[in-house]
Amino acid sequence: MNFQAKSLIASAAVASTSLMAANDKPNVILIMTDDMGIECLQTYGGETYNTPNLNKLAEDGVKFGNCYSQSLCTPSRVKIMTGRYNFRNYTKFKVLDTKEVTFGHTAKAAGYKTCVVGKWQLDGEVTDDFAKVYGFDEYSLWYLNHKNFGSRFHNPVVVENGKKLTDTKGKYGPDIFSQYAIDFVKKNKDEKFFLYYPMVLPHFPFVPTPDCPEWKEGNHKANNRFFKPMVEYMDKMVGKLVEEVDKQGLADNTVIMFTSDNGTMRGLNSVRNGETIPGGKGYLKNIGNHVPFIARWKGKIKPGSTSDALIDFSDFFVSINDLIGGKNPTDRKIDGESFVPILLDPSKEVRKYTFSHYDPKWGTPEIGNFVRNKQYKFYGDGKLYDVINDEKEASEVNPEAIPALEMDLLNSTMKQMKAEGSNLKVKRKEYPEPNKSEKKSKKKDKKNKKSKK
Ligand SMILES: [Ca+2]
Repeated sequence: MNFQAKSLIASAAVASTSLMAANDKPNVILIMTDDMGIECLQTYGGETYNTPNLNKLAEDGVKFGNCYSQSLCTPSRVKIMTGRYNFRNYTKFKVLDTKEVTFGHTAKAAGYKTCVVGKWQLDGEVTDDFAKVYGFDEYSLWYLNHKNFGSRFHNPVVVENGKKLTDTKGKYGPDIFSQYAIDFVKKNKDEKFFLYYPMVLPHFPFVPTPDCPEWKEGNHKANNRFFKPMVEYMDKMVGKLVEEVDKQGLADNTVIMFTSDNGTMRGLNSVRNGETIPGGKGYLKNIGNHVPFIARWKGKIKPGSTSDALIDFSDFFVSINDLIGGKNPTDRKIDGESFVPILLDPSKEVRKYTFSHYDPKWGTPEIGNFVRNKQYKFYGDGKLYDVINDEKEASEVNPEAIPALEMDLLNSTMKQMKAEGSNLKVKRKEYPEPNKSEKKSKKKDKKNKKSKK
């Protein structure tokens, strides 16, 4: 047998062990909102905003109830794109280390067309070599680098493939990114593609969307009340893209994933299952990092299914590689585990804990490292909380009071992470009160309504 035949057989053997046969490999779209906790979506019990398109996405796919991001933008973005815990590769706020391998690189190497649209804010000074450095063939981005920093909403500053757009006057950033994403899908419908769509919505400043009467009046002044139309515009943009995927006949071979980079902005109140949830961006508590995760893959994922399996933000990198036949780098430690088995059978679980090393080197209320399972959260300073029964982390739990096997795993994982480099002084704050000014204004609204009656 000659060498070529041998290597053909060898590669066939390798291929057959991977989950997807080459011709089954799907397109992947990963949508990630900016600053939106799980309490904002109706499908997760949210009562404040109308999100019909995400309701539909969940009805057509699987909804995860235990997905945890980092508690701030850059820490989450670095983790989701590289599959690694922050202590290994987070250098500073607004920066993605150019030595890192992203899911753009691995998708490109697997023969995929790659594109990123929306928010960058990861220091893209190397514009000429964007594809080489970050892994994406094409892009349409806000905040590509510090020279191109400005509005992301009205009259936005957008750079597309090295060129700053000059015709954005009167336009709305999210519309530009949405259209670019749609055009990318259309253009590549006969190819394999990976689209990463980190949205600019619904991050502050909270300003009118084109659906608000104020936009038409030319009034773009910020006010917290515009968070609601911004969440709803985000939902509309998701719906538009999903509709295009279906229109192009790609529903069966495109995995659409939706998540968020961190919790809702502090100072905003949202109601979930009858309870007022204060925005917790920057907190280590659930309000900072408990995010939605919905995945749709027609014909493969059972519609309307749910999973309470633990999902760590590092898992996206590995899972996307699993779906597309991408290779995880072997010259560095990768922390993610593939959740693809859960997509195909939502009764499965792949990990026993998630881990967060959170030190954004930026002003945030809390800093620290913790390992958690579904019920218990164990911090680097030895404090333990029951986050199912005490989501506010008000009272410590005695480690001896919980099952020894669970405590052993939390302990040994923390020990291991510390040995590998996760060393931080935990900085903790009280759970924030819902914003009183919003409560007051709600009371005022009620009074006004009553007096109108
Ligand atoms: Ca964010």
